[in-house]
Amino acid sequence: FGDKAAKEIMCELKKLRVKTLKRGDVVGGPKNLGDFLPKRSLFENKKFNSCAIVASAGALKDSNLGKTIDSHDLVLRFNHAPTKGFEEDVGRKTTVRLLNSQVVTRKEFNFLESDIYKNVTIVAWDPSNYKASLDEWLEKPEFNLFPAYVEYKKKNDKARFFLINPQSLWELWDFLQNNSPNRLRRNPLSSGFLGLGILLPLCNFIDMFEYVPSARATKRCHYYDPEDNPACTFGVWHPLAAEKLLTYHINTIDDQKVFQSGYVRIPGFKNFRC
Ligand code: NCC
Repeated sequence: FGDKAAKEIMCELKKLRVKTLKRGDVVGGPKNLGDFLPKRSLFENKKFNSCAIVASAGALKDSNLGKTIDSHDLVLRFNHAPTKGFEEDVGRKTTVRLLNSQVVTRKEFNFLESDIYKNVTIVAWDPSNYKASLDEWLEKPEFNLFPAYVEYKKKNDKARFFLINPQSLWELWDFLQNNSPNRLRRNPLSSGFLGLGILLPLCNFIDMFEYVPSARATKRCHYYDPEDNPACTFGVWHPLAAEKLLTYHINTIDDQKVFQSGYVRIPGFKNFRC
């Protein structure tokens, strides 16, 4: 993106909306999915002042950021990242959990039973092939998350469970590619960048914790697991480095906060008159 100003990038991004599937978007579908989709999209007509995105990075360990994270009006977490036992570092509040389709479908994650997926808003995503139609994806998702979606909704029809329209994923990917100096492999974005895309229209500002790695960064993949794997922070499969470079470019707070405290701040769309 060379010297393209942050404002210009935000205005380009503002044209884009990460969409969730609504009743009527799918007629019939696998397991009659269409009948179980929500009537409204995610947080339709709702606005938040401060939002926090908690990347699951190992660098959150011993960060003592829990209180800061919990002070936000909305807190988004990923996949099976726990709070219990890690409150000092990552807080206890969860408003939204953004799940990839492996977490929804693979037995080890116990999606239909585990308490961490109850009483929160769930947003799940699964990648289609690049430029595939919605019907093609419904027929051939990467991990078949539709049975678990329908099961979850049957248990509790009031549950707030949203599915990302996979075409939005690739629109966001195209945006990243158009604003990156390097050519990206055509692999889906990480849940991290998708989380930002989801919250930009809803929040006045978004603080992303340990997404852009701080001075605490280590080889450790997750704060909740001792496994070392630097690829979790810099990426091998997802275009993580490109996501993070762009995110740092549109960040509005000083490097002290970014690299010592461990978060970037991205202003929501409403702050930009384009
Ligand atoms: O690891 P994961 O990611 O659940 O992390 C969520 C998001 O936090 C950011 N992150 C994580 C670790 C780290 N050291 N630095 C970070 O910045 C990333 O933005 C990441 O997206 C995913 O994106 O959904 C992902 O999910 C895992 C895995 O499927 C789930 O954790 C469930 O076990 C993927 N790992 C594998 O498939 C082995 C990972 O590639 C992407």
